[in-house]
Amino acid sequence: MADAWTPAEFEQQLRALGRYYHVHHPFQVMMYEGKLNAEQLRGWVANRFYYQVTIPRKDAALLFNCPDREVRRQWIQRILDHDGGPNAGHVSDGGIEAWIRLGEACGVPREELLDQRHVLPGVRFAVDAYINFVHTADWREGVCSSLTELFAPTAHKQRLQSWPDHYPWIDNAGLQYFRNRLTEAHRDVDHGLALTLQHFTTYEQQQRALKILKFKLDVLWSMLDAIYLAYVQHMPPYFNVEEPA
Ligand code: AHQ
Repeated sequence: MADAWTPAEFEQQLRALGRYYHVHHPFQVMMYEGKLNAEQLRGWVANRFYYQVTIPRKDAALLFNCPDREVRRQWIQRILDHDGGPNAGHVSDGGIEAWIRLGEACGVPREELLDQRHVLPGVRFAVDAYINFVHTADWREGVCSSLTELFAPTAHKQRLQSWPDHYPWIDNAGLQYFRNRLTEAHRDVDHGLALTLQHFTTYEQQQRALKILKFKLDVLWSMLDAIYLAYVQHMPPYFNVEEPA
C-alpha cells in the first residue's frame, strides 16, 4: 500500500495538472495572441454561455448531495455569484448577467445567448458530462472537480490584458465578467482546495482526486476542440451534408 502524500505534496500534484489547462488550447492561444476574428470570438462567447448557465445548477446538485451544513453555507455563495442575489443587496446581477453583457459587447444579442442557438453538440456533451458527474458523484468528488479554477486566474488575467489591445472594438465594460471571476475564483479555490486536502487523505483517494481533476480538464479542453473545429477549421457538425432542396 503506497503512502499517502502530505497535504503539501498532494496540492503540488494537483497544481501540476495545470499543464493540461485549456489556457494552453490552440483556440485560447489564438485568442490571447489577438488572432481571433469577431465571428470566432462571438462563437466562443455563445458556446461558453452554456457552461456558465450550467454552473449554478451543478453547484445546486452538489448542495443536494452534501449533508454538511458548514460546507453548504459556503458553497451556496457560488450560486449567488452566477445567478445573482434574490434582492438588490447582492453585489451584482451575477455572472450570467455579466456574461450576457460580455456577449452584447462582442455583438451577440441577449436572445441568441439565451436560446442557445449557437451551442455546438460537442460543447453541450462536455458541459452535460460535468453536471451529470457532479449530480451523481459524492459531494467531495464534486468539490474536487471544481479545482480547475486553481488555474483560472491566469486565463482571466490574460483576457483582461490582451483583449483591449487585440479587440479594441469590444467595449471594456463587457470584460467585467473576467474582473469579477478573479476575486470569486480565488475565494472558491481557497474553499474547494481546503476541502479536497481535508477529505482525500489516503493514497488511493489522492489518485482518485487527480483522475477527477483530469476529467474536468478534459471537459474544458473538449469544449474548445468543438469550438476550434467549427469556427477555426470551419467544420461545424454536418458542414458537408447537403440540405434537401
Ligand atoms: O467563469 C468560470 C466559472 O464561473 C467557473 C466555475 C468553476 C466550477 O465550478 O467548475 N469553474 C469555472 C470556470 C470559469 N471560467 C473558465 C474560463 O476559462 O474562463 C475557467 C473555469 C474553470 O477553470 O473551471
